[in-house]
Amino acid sequence: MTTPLLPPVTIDQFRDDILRHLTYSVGTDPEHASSYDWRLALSFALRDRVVEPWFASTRRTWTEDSKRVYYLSMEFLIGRVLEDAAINIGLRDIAAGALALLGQDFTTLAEGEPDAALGNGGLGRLAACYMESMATLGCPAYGYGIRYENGLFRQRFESGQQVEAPEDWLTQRQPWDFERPESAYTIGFKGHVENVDGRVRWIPGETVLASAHDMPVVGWRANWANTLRLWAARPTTLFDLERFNRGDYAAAAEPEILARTLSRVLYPDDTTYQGKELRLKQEYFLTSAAIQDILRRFLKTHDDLRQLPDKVAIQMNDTHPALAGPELIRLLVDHHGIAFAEASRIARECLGYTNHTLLPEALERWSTWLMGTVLPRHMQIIEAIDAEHAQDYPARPAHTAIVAGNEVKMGELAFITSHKVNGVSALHTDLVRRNLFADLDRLHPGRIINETNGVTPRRWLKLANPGLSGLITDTIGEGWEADLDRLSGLEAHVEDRAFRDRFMAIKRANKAATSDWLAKRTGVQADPDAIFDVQVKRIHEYKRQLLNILQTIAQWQRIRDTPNGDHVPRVRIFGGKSAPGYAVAKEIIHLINDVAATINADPAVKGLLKVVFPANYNVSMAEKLMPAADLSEQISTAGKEASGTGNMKLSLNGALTIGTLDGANVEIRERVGPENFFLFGLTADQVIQRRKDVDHARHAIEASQPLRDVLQMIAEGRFSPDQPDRYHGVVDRVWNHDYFLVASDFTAYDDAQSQVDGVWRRPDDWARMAALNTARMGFFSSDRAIRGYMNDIWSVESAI
Ligand code: 4GP
Repeated sequence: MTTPLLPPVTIDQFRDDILRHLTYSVGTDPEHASSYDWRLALSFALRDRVVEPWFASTRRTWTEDSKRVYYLSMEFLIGRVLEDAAINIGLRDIAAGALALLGQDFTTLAEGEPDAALGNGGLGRLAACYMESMATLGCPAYGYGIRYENGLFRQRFESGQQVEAPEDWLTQRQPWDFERPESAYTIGFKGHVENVDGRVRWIPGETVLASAHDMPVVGWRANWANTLRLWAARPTTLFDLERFNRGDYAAAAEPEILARTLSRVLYPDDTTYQGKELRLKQEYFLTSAAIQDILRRFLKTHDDLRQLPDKVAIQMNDTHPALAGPELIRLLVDHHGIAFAEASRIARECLGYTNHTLLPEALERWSTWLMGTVLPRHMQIIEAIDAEHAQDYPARPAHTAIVAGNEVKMGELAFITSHKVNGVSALHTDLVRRNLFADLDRLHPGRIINETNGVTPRRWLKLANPGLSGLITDTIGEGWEADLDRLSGLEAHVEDRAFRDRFMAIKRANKAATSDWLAKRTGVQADPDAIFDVQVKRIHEYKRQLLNILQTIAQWQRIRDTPNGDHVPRVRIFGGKSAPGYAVAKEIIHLINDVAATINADPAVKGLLKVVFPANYNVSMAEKLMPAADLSEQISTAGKEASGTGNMKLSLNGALTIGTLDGANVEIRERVGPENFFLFGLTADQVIQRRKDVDHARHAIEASQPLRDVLQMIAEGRFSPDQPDRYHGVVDRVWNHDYFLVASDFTAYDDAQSQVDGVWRRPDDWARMAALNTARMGFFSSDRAIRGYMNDIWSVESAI
């Protein structure tokens, strides 16, 4: 590692920096400054110190002509930026000291920053962790995404039901955003294709401009910084002056409206035709802008496009940017006169594709009609790629074709146009190989590889859990932040009582703080001495929040039946959003809230059980909940969760996992040791077997009195007295359409929960197990994951 690029700064100097920015960048004075003004001034002062390493990194990459990584993703779930940047450049405490001199509190200001919620869930958050790790590792990289005006919706509950409101981060000034109007590309849609003298020309019928906004991403200790480039859509013609002068104001603004719609929202509802078309346009908008930018940058210093793969690695984060292959081929063939076969080879050598889900409904397919209408030239190229593949592999089974029936299969397109395809956990990759792409794997042995996910320890430990971070540094010294394997050094201290006591005292303090926060947010008092049992993630049937709430009801019933029993106090904490159009997931949210209201109001429970569901789970809320969790719920139906990353954050922060053999749970359990993990449930193979018995749910329910009772209570309206039949659908699905095997896994889950109680009654054992979880999670750093991508997929070297 090189020495840090940043000159040191004193508290007084930094105070002056903040004051200078308050005056000259924000335009106000200390007497009149609001918290918002102070936060902006603080951000600008920090930003100055990010800009230097950022420029230095960019210059180095140019001078050394390094190969660059381009990470294309429709989602970057960044969260707040200020504190993360402050920590990485080593100025958090100095900034806090400087603010204190000015009568301001760092944490209060930092918490005023809105979350940049440009993503839905795991895949988007992974992209954000990976950007930070690439910067930490000195991997020259650009992230390319869309600057959505409205990110993921804001969730609130009305009578227990999810209500969505638009998120509006851009109504505030964005101190980390550098607008680059000079970097803009024309993006075409529709129109027709012409053949002129043997050369193809696409004449688009509509165009918009993709205009760049850059955000620096600084790595640990500011040794390196990369760029996250987000594209905003702008009209190619400002507005129609002639129409405006005629007084037709609405029509005059049409080009502007058309453009704005493109970068307006993350994931528009795609159940309507219009929604689908907009989504496809967004995907192409991102991809085309990125590929044009990549080629422009390459051609600044090179003239032989055949060498592109030596300088360019493009990673497609799921299939959303899978038009990268056709777009790159189109530009090489139509604009640069390269032969199709050569262009196809160049594209494949540049491209890699990460698969994040096996759920059939998430595997993108577009009707050939829609693709042909919106992107007529790309439709031809996709057919040419498919024909080339069929020719190269004459024995290929029909279903490996990209175009089949009336559909373009984006998974097959991404696979065939990439030189490497990766899954995100060992189990997931195995299933990708055996099921999703079994035949393509036979045709292209070695193309599918595994890169188990990881999370950045800077945000998920250093920032989120200062208490535990302090203990770690006191125990094993500094440096673990960028070398997480060193956490194993904690193992030697696990038998030391004083260490364990401190470990658990920190957890207790985190829980107390979170309990206050929960009380403010939800009105529910959570006892910090109870088990904090946390399930936070998107609400989805396969993630089985339903299993959790059913078992919660069973536990409630037990407390009521045996009021003098030896019950372990628990707080069941839920967090997560449902897709707006996903009725079943919304019903589960409603049920959890109804159950929470009933249990929390029941005096017979005497505080032994609480259910809390704070609305609007996001990155910032995760930073509060992860360090306060004792138990991590990772209970998906085996074979459905590709990896999970919340499971890593929780275990890293010393929570024990109750989980199935799914996704990265498998590897977490191997690493932390099976004796420090509460395993239950059917395996992926058993799930498939079990479904063959059409009466699987009935058999499971008949074998379990507690489950029968729980379903009966729900069916009778115990949790919805105002509408007793509200959950008949839920109950009916468990009995008759239990695809995710909630009933079949109920008893095993219930038993595992009793084991959790059993260990909790032995606090010393719990403390050992929790500390060992932290000590053994080093593998799950996103630095390790990114090193894997750099070696196995991108062939790029660290610049530092
Ligand atoms: C998610 C997967 O569901 C999750 O298991 C995984 O950890 C994460 O990607 C990152 O790899 N998938 C998505 C998605 O977020 O939109 O498909």
